[in-house]
Amino acid sequence: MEKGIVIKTTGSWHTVLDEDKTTVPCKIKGKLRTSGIRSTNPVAVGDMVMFYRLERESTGIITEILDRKNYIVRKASKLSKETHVLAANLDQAFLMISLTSPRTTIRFTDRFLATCEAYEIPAVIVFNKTDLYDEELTAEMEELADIYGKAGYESVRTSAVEKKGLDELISRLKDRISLLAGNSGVGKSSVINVIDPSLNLKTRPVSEYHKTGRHTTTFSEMFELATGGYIIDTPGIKGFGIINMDKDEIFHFFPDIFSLSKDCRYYNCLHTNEPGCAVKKAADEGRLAMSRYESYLSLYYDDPGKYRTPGY
Ligand SMILES: Nc1nc2c(ncn2[C@@H]2O[C@H](COP(=O)(O)OP(=O)(O)OP(=O)(O)O)[C@@H](O)[C@H]2O)c(=O)[nH]1
Ligand SMILES: [Mg+2]
Ligand SMILES: [Zn+2]
Repeated sequence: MEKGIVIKTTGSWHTVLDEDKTTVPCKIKGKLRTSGIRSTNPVAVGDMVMFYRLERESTGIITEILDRKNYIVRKASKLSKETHVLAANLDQAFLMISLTSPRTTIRFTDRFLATCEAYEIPAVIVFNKTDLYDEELTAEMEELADIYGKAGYESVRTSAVEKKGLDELISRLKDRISLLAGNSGVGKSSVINVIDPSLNLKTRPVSEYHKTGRHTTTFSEMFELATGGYIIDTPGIKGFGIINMDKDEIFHFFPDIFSLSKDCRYYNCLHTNEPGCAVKKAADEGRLAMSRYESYLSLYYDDPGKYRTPGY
């Protein structure tokens, strides 16, 4: 039996990297036990597995998934209650966003960040396509960086086209396993290509998206970067549904709201419209970004359309 790490999964085939860094296409034998969660995929990118090789074949069989340090999930589909494990054993997640072509919504950003909190994965925001930002969008980026900075999230600014901001990203990626997530078309694969051109990942102009309506990257895949570290390129996520979150607990996953909540009059305040709510007061007075508060409410009421800050 050998130990390896899953770097790609497509249908019933899972690519495992062995200890000599050779890839072995593997199948699963029987039913595997995975730390108590019901998911549509039994094995995820980042899983550490035990496997054996089939004689005279270059393929193998996975027999066991080792305990996951952590994992991150999304809903298997929009209406489904089932979960799909995006990746396991992550040191950190980068959420790549863009303020134009395409524009990432604040709701999407806040939902993703709350999910990372729920699964205890440190998250960093990457503003990409900064070459396309005019004065107004640049000011908006600064404002958002400030809002998220106050909530405890660091941010990086990059441009794959102008090759800017990449040194900072490269140093954050070293010696770690990182997930790179974000809407389709924000430039995830493009940025990875600039960091390590030998990977030569497929990318596609956003203007061509309407032709097929499909993502360019279709499977999550982990790559070792020539500059150090492992990165998991993911297909652009559409609805980032939050799962397994207790309604009463949602505010715990907004660090800025959570810290304000200590001053609410009632210990069981849910910050909707309770008297003496310090969170609502802070939002009304501009000490908490209204967009953050509304993202919280939209998750609480599970209605993304109801609370909408103009422009987002
Ligand atoms: N102007 C500009 N264009 C960029 C930048 N980064 C990526 N692009 C372009 O954006 C388009 C989409 O880039 P991809 O790298 O395919 O996007 P992706 O996030 O990997 O998309 P999916 O794989 O579908 O999730 C391509 O035409 C890229 O050339 C950037 O920093 N500036
Ligand atoms: Mg891609
Ligand atoms: Zn409150």
